[in-house]
Amino acid sequence: GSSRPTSGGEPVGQPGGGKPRTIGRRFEVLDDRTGQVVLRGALGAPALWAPAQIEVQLADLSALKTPGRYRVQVPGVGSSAVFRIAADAYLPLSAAAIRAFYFNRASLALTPALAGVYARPAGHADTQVRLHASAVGPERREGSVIDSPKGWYDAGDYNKYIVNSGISVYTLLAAYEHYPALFQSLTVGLPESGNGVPDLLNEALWNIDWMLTMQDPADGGVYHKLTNLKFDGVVMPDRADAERYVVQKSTAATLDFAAVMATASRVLAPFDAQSPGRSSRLLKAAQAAWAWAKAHPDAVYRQPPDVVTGEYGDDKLDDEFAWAAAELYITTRDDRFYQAMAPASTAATVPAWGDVKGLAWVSLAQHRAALTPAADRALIESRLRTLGDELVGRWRHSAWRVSMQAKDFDWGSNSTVLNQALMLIQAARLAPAGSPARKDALDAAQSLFDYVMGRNPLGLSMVTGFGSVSPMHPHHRPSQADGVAAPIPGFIVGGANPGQQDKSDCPVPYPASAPALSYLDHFCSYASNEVAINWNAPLVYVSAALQALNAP
Ligand code: G3I
Ligand code: 9MR
Repeated sequence: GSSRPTSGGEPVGQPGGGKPRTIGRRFEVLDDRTGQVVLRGALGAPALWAPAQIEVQLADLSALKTPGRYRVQVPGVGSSAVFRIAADAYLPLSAAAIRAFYFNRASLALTPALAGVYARPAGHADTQVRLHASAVGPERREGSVIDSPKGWYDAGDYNKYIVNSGISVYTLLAAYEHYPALFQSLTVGLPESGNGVPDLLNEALWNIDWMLTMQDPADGGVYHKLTNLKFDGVVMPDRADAERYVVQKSTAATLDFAAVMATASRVLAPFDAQSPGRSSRLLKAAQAAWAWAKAHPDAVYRQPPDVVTGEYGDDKLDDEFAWAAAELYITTRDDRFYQAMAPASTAATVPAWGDVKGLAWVSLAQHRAALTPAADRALIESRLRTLGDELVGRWRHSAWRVSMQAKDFDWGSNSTVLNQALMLIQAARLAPAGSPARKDALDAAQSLFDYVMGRNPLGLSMVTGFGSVSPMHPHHRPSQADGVAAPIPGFIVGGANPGQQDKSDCPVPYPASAPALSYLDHFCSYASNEVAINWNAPLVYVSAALQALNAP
């Protein structure tokens, strides 16, 4: 694969009862070009990895540092796919992962020059979007229309959801904020490339522009989603012509919007020349959203009976309040927002669309040297260290050397893998250079990244178009309907999910039921093989961070 394994684990056993069997004793690494053995070592003792119910022995490849192409071989057992070691091994992946967002843009034709065989007409102008009955406001009535173009399709469907946009856009903005030099020189091929704004930010702006249209100018509240009433058939975007609606303002959407706009206001400030006044407009939008959320603290999204598309429902809103408050605090330096975050009672957890409090700590840590005296710097560091230590502990004691446990395999498990890595990277960045704590956190993050890039019991890269074997039939309507055999590259699929919520829609059974093996590379499998913006965003972050932090 395109991954650079620092510790290799080859599945060499079969699940079975009793004592784990020893399958092999030694491994060797061969230079793929010359066939010469460049590294030999002993395999670790066999151990059972519960999430896959599979026996595993580890091969430690960390001594292998010379650029080249290699294979691992266990004599008498077998040989791995070829993998590459290079100082810039992850850059093509980071670029493709950003381009995946471009391929999911609404309201834009993808040109042959930029999209190649995946060129397509524009879908969803979204210039005449109806107000659903659930969305009426002081000045807007049911059935009236708003202009709400641009944005990304959420996933394999063609709807646009604010909650999921929140964590996705933030993760891209954070990647830029943490590694500006890397992204300033990463041009990926977008319509805007060369306009003086780094491509990662150009891409983020496509969705920020849409998000802004989802705020009701009359009161600052933000609609939860822009959607059809039902999911589309398997057609290209320009053939998906069902009526579009904005649905109910919600507290979660409004707070996620506030967090993103406060973040965007500061991250985009250096690029105001391209769009004069943008940074302050973004901050005003964030403040208006915050005010609405304070006045409507429990407007939980309730799916209307005639709407059956993605719900992104969440009735625990403390984390959204904390995150929005933290971003507003960092951008405005107004201490009241720090207090509003309730730092003493806000933990750091692995981020997900429905649990965003970890993002507050990520941003506070990034800015810790420049915060007002109100902020408790020791607390900020200890929150991220505590989570990092926990994930490092799980990694160290895992037979597969990943901090994923059986219960972590849920819908979108690959994003849990990547968001665990993202939080480990935060812990690593806080640790002193050269310290064991930093090395452990980075090694654990690397190991999780290797997992999605192919060092997993499915033996499959989880990113379309990358690695020697990768998903061919993602639940992604354009990839399925475009008549091109290969799926659009650069998308990470949801991954193993024992919930199998799509079982009744699938003509073929899942091959296995163990949490880490419950995956089906079939279009039918929206519960294990869909793509989504909130799963691709940490792929961008983690691939770039490992590239930047391991730079020689
Ligand atoms: O929160 C509970 C947790 O308390 C419990 O322990 C766990 C046990 O399974 O379940 C958790 O709920 C899960 C929930 O996501 C929150 O993570 C549900 O099982 C799970 O079914 C649910 O899946 C969501 C799925 O939509 C169905 O609603 C995914 O997170 C979410 O990524 C996915 O998003 C869809 C959009 O609705 C539509 N567009 C495509 C997109 C990707 O598939
Ligand atoms: O395509 C839909 C996908 O984007 C969603 O994540 C998923 C769960 O909400 O639903 C998919 O749509 C399916 C629907 O729920 C049930 N009938 C089959 C649809 C897939 O073609």
